[in-house]
Amino acid sequence: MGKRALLTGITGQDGSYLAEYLLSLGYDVTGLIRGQANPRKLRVSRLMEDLCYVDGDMMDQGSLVAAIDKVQPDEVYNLAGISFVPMSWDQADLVTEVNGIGVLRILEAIRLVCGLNKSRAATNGQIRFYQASSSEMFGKVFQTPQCETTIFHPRSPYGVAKAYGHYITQNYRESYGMYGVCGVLFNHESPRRGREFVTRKISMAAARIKLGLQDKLLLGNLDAVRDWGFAGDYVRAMHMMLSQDEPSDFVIGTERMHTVRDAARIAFEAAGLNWWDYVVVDPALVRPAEVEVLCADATRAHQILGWKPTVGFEELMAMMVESDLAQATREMKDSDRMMAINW
Ligand code: NDP
Ligand code: GDR
Repeated sequence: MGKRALLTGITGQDGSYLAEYLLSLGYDVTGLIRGQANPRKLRVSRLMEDLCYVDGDMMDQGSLVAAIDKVQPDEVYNLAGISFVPMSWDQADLVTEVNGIGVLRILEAIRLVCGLNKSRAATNGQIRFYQASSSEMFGKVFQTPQCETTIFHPRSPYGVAKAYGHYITQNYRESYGMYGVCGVLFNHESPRRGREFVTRKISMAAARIKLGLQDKLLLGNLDAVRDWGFAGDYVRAMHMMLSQDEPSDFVIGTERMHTVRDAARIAFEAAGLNWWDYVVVDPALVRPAEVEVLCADATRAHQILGWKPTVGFEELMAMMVESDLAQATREMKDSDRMMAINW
């Protein structure tokens, strides 16, 4: 029988890639779905027919206990989160509940379902736990590049909540002997990235401007530096972390730095356009406290996990623009068809 994995955040970017990857390895994969008739469930079930689902919400302790009890997983990947950093200034309480206390709730659920003390035993039904930590915890960085021992200085309520989730996972490992690991992942993108994030906002704008559907692209801080990789590469690292004999935390990134300006230049070039003809800086999009520079030192992941990224930044942006050109073209055809019907 294959191993059983329970994924929170199955309807998100990482959940969809990780589910595909684990299914390809022969796992039984169950995704936690929240809400009533969640519209994003349809999107993920179209991608993968073999997925199972269980109801639950990171805000609801009982639902997490019930989900783990029902699925009896070997591995839990906690990818659920409110992942858009600017939202954390507007709804700090909610983001703290989901991204911070939510981690405590799922750890408690695992501990209860395992039997309070059994979580110590490496055999006998121990459930392995992966926590989606973030490079946002480094925030106002003390050193560049950032590695597993770099001090945290989060700059947003999102980063603060993620730091809580990180420390509570470490604490449950140390207090109860739980197999819990934190992947400190740097930004990772794909054609499935949410439209609110800067790379996808840029790739969509390049495609839509190329097709005459949009005139301008409003951006905030063009000088922000990030280490952007491909989500498909990063979900392999999550599984590698949970496959180690001893639980420990890893930084995952490409070790390459690019500015938002670079991202715009590369994407617009991929569409055959000059970015400076279309990009307009909107001060309203500049954050109250910015994370200026992030770049991973992923030496430990290379040496211990044998993990390496396979997709470079130029290739990633080109892949996203190509996908958005195809999608925008489909949307144009659909709207032409609708016009014809309406006439
Ligand atoms: P997405 O925003 O694409 O997905 C977030 C997922 O969390 C969705 O499935 C969403 O479900 C779910 N979710 C939100 N609130 C709740 C809740 N209350 N209960 C249950 N599920 C909930 O994020 P990504 O896939 O990009 O990221 C996955 C995780 O990794 C997140 O925790 C993010 O913070 C973290 N991370 C991401 C990085 C990145 O660059 N992508 C880097 C480092 C960390 P629904 O469809 O119901 O809204
Ligand atoms: P980030 O990703 O905040 O790093 O969090 P995002 O793509 O939102 O921003 C990256 C950088 O681009 C600058 N920026 C803009 N950002 C957005 N979204 N929109 C704009 O118009 C814009 N203009 C400039 C931002 O100021 C920022 O510096 C992502 C999320 O996936 C988190 O969940 C995750 O934890 C971190 O990556 C690692």
